[in-house]
Amino acid sequence: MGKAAEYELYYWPGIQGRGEFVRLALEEAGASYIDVVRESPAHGGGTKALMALLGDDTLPAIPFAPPVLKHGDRVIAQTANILLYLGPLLELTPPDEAGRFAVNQHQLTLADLVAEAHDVHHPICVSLYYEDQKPEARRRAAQFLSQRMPKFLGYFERVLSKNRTPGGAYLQKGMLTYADLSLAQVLFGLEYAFPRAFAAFSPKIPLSLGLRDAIAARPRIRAYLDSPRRIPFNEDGIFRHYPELDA
Ligand SMILES: N[C@@H](CCC(=O)N[C@@H](CS)C(=O)NCC(=O)O)C(=O)O
Repeated sequence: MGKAAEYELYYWPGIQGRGEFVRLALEEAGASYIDVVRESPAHGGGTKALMALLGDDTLPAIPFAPPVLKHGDRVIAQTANILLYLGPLLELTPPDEAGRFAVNQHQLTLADLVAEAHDVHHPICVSLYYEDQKPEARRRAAQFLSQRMPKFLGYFERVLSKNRTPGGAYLQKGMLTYADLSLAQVLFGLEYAFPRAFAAFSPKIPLSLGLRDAIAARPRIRAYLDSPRRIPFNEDGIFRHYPELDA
């Protein structure tokens, strides 16, 4: 494992998942980090490294689930909490407290949306297979796509509309923050999972799509998206494409 990496991210290998929100912030900032679990076990990586961290009762705040960030002596879990910590260090959040809470608010709302998008394919329980909850998933998908996705995405569009400046529309007026990166990721994910429904809704969210495309064109993000570090979307992740759910 590269000793020089400043940040260590612990997340499941093979999926973007919630780890992706942290990766995008680190990538945009050009931070030196290592995706520990994707390293070989011989170099201290593999799932064993994650299990050891989750099982470490000596930590001041034992993490329940990944993603987990290690930075020096700090071990921080919960995606929004990790980003709240990283924001000032990566200069992806405003310097003032009110601004930081505003960005965290948006991140937490995105987390709510992510959880609902996940629950479309797991409406009964996370511990059951999708195949064991398909009828319920169909009902959940119909509601999610007709009610919840429009409500969440309409809300973010409204926030962007209020914060429009000649320099662009961001969730926090006048600056790109980690919440914008996360919104872009959620939009990528929803489009992957529900291409038909997303295409039908797209005309209602021009500012959000403009932000997403501008983020995808940022040099570091573009390089990341084109690199092998970016794991393709797949049906083990949060955003899954099951055509039968994409009404
Ligand atoms: N609210 C937490 C959720 C963490 C979470 O659910 N992690 C998933 C992977 S994305 C997991 O490993 N969950 C294990 C479990 O819930 O048993 C966060 O945002 O970090």
